[in-house]
Amino acid sequence: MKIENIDVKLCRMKLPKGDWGDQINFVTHIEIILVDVTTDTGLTGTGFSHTSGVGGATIVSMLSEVAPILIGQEVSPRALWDKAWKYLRFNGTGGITTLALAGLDIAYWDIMGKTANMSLADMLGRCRDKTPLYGSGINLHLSIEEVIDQVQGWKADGFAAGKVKVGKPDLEEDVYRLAKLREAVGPYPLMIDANQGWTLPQAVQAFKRFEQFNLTWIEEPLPVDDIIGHKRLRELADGPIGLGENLYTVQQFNHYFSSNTCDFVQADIGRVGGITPYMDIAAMARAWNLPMAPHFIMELSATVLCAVPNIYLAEYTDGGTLTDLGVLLPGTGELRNGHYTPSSTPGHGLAFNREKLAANEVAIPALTGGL
Ligand code: SMN
Ligand code: MG
Repeated sequence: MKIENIDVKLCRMKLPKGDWGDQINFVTHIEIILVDVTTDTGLTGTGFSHTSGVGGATIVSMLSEVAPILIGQEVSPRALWDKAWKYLRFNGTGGITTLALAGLDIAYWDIMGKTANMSLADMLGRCRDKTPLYGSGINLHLSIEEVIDQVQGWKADGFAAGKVKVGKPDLEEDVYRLAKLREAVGPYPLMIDANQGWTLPQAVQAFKRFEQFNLTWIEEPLPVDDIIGHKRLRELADGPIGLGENLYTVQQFNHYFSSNTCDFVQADIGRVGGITPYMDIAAMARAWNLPMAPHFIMELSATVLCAVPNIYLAEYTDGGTLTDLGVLLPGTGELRNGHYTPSSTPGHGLAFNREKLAANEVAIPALTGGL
């Protein structure tokens, strides 16, 4: 079964419940790069990649450069991932390259499942039927009353934990907000996310001030390429660290695991290059006895977690699931009582909302004639 055609579209999906704010960014749209791979047996597998609003056109461009070496090749996720990665790697071993590879890899796995008449979780080696979730809000710009309402909503809906943003200019404002939140929700498991925004001394101070709140993890305290900084932080303050949404390669995860600076592994299936490398990272994390808590793209993340033994929770990003964004048709899988049960349809089972995606497709800007 050989690849006959690769079709790529860029779609900009507006966040339906309002914009997102964290310490670093303000997000209004999620870009979805939709990849349809057609085989000479008449099957189509659909993959996708994502950005938080910037970079989609570059990913499409990279896909257009790698497609010619893939057309005519036998569909085999691992062989094709390596072939394409070797071809692209001088442009950076991760980042735009792996974001582009994810769209293809997810499509290959969809084809493999459809060919074998098996669901993705069964193909990968199922160990559960549904995945527990935590509620997550990109909510630093909201008042603490609004944040409390959001977290109480997740708690009432059966989500196992809740995550909120920190990183106000004055640390004492974060302390005030977390104290109010902790008081409102009681012993409900809470995580916080600093989105790489602190300096080392700020992170040390924040970890010390937040010890009283018994947080499950403190996410991305420092810029993620600063592993030495994370080691220093470990020496200077106590507190569990979650990170991985901005790591792109198996080797980067290996460096974090072997330096004992990551307690919850938040690899993003899109950013690491798809399902194939994600399963490698999960297996490596298992060797270090670390739980996977994937970033974003809930429906796919929760589907893949059905085949990962070492998990904590998948992320229900409030107002930003693929279903919320209109990328998937409502009813793709079942979200109930804080758990996601994937569809048992052969392949990944994600039903794309073609109409909505087409309505939000954008043209790639032409570069001729200057910027
Ligand atoms: C996040 C950032 C950007 C897009 C989605 C989610 C956030 C998280 O850092 O951890 O959920
Ligand atoms: Mg985060």
